[in-house]
Amino acid sequence: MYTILAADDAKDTLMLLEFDLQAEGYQVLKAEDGESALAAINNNNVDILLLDLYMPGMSGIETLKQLKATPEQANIPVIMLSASDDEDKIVEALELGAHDYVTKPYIAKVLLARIRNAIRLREKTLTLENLAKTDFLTKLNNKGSFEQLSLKAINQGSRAMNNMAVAMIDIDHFKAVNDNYGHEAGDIVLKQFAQLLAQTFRDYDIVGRVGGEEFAVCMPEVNQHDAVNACERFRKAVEQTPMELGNEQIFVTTSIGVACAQHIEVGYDFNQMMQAADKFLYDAKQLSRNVTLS
Ligand code: GH3
Ligand code: MG
Ligand code: MG
Ligand code: MG
Repeated sequence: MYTILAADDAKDTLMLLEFDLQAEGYQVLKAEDGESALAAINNNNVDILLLDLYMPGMSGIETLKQLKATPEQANIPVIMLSASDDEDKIVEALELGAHDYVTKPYIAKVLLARIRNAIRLREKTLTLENLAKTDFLTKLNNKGSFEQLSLKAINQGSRAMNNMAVAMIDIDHFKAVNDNYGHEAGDIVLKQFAQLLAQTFRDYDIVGRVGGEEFAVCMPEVNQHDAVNACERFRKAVEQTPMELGNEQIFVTTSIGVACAQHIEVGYDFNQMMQAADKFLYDAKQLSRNVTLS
């Protein structure tokens, strides 16, 4: 179901919109000024914004500007609604990135057709955004998305996070899998390894593929002891889980480096933590492989 946010200072317009949109099966949220519209977008999954041009306090134009300046929200299609057909206003709104402009009183049939258009754009955008964040082979977060989500976890809470851990995970002697069974078999192993990884860690841990046969897990609110335990559980699961290659089963092992930090503040340098984990991974490879070091 699609969620449409209607922002208008005129209560009768809001009620009319709610009636017409709900009749089409949309979920409708209402806001009476720009500030509440932006707050509603922060707190809900809004697909389309219907935005009145003139409202007391923050105007529709100002609301539009702020929305477009917020990267995660800039792709929500905005349809401006206004009693004014001032050409300069229409041009200004479209140049600021509004998807469409509809004059009030609106014709329901026409507005609904314009909304369906905006929803098609929304769907395409979401599909592309998803593709850009996902590793094609394993369907895990790709490197960019892994780092972005980890940074978001760091910068989200207003107060400091007590602990955070990052694990860098690399399959041992993976080149030999490709050499002995072929590149396609190698791909199958990567997929099964990724599945095991996603299953083993908690839902709110961030899991990604950050290199060819290299994976990473960001664990918010986890101390060193628990992080190492979780990684060891995964390392042993890998050791014991046969990878299914059609008519053959093979076993692989993995080396893991874990770095932890305490009292993570907004703006913490996540890269530094990744590098520390990488260093432990390097040591794990030097030591023996099939081991977790922190
Ligand atoms: P180590 O234990 O030191 O990590 O040895 P390794 O063989 O795993 O490491 P190395 O870096 O020498 O080789 C990594 C191999 O992973 C080489 C590369 O061809 C393979 N690889 C990287 N990406 C993919 C992929 O997407 N599919 C397949 N099948 N192989 C890949
Ligand atoms: Mg108004
Ligand atoms: Mg390797
Ligand atoms: Mg490697």
